[in-house]
Amino acid sequence: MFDDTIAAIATPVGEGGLAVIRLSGPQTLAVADRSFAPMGQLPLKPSQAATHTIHYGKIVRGDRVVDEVLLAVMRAPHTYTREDVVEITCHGGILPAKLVLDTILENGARLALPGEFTRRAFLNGRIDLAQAEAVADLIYARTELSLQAAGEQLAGKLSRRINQLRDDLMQTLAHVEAHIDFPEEDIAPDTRGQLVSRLERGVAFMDELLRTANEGQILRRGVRAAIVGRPNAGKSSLLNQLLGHDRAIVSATPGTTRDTIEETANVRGLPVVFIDTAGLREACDEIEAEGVRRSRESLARAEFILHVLDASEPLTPADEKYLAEFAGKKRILVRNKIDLPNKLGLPLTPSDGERVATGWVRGERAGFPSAIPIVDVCCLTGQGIEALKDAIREIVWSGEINAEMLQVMINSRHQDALNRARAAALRGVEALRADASLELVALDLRIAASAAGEIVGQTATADLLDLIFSQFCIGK
Ligand SMILES: Nc1nc2c(ncn2[C@@H]2O[C@H](COP(=O)(O)OP(=O)(O)OP(=O)(O)O)[C@@H](O)[C@H]2O)c(=O)[nH]1
Ligand SMILES: [Mg+2]
Repeated sequence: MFDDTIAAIATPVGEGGLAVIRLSGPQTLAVADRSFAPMGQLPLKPSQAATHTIHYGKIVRGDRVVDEVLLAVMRAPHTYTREDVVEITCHGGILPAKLVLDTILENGARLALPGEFTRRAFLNGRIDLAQAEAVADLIYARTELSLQAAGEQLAGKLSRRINQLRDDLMQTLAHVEAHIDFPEEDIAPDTRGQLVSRLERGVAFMDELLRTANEGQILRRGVRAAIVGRPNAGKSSLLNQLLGHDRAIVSATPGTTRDTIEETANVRGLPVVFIDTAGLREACDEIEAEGVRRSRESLARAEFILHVLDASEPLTPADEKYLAEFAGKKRILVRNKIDLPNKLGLPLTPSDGERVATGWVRGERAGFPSAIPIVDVCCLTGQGIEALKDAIREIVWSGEINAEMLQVMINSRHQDALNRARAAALRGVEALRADASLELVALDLRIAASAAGEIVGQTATADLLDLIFSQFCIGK
């Protein structure tokens, strides 16, 4: 338990209806007593109040009233941090919240670091590390699917699986160590066999978890999609259609978009960051040249591209060049302006005219190694946009999204720890098979168990905790 009391504004900075200032720590109630003048029919000081009750009063600083507030008293241990917690709801706006916080700080609390409330919840044993990370995922979630996955992790679904894995490794280790301690009881070959199959089950279990890493990344961070193509192809119009509002300037003048524009949209539950770019061509001036350079940079950083072609114009050598140039990239060809007579004569004729139920076609053509999804759209009317969203979901997310997989989606830290645990467990298997010394096997098992333990924070270092909690906002 900590001996200092922390405080912070828990709501976003800016104007709003209400703001909340949160306190946690052993002096919480004493600090609140010094800052709060109770009013109403049954005025109670915070230290006299029963747990989980709300009180009306004023925050006072000397003889000045700072704000009229509601103050919630929550006594340890049934609180977010397991310490005494007070939450003061004051008027929204930067100044009222800041003045209330200043009063609290003057009366004996210290300003909390980013994530410090959650860090205390972890260090006081209320949640484990994977659950603490889920709190951040919850805050930053941009789609309902992301939110659902974070909720499952916060509820401990991933932690349970990791603990099960770690327990199993520890039990195997205990077996191995028992044989080290009593060398006269020579280890029977079938015992080695049993240990091997037990470890192999563990590895298979880790493989299953590792397979969720990709989807986990997508739901947490989203994927980046660059919208590229010739000037005037309709890239900005496409961005606006995908976002559902007019974000980018659209005009008949080629070279309208000069800077890159980024916006996140929810595509079938997946957070996708779309980047509208300057049309690719030999630039006419310095600004445009810089725009084209940025387009290329976005293109390189994107997980996939939407290559927009103007169906009302014949395919130009430049189009051909870009088509070939982006061949190494995951992409969807978007044939825009299908409301106009088709002059594109796109050589990418769909193979056998295969038209999938979702309404998009896969085209194949000599020189293009893999099938490229082609979607026909009209960005004036929005025709084809739903089919494009299906194609995007398909290119980003292979397979179904089911409730069960949302329960465990590891992040890159978990992935790294699991990879180390897996490698150590495999070394253990090899050592057992090779009749190597049991000390060696035990060493590997200890490494594996410790790496698995890092995920839930049983074996986390202070540096790791700093890294994780520094990503939180202040007040959480
Ligand atoms: N008929 C028709 N016109 C379209 C369609 N989509 C876009 N346009 C028009 O095409 C012109 C160019 O559209 P933009 O979205 O600005 O094209 P862009 O690719 O962003 O162009 P730059 O930013 O200059 O590279 C505008 O006049 C749009 O109204 C479409 O589906 N059908
Ligand atoms: Mg544009």
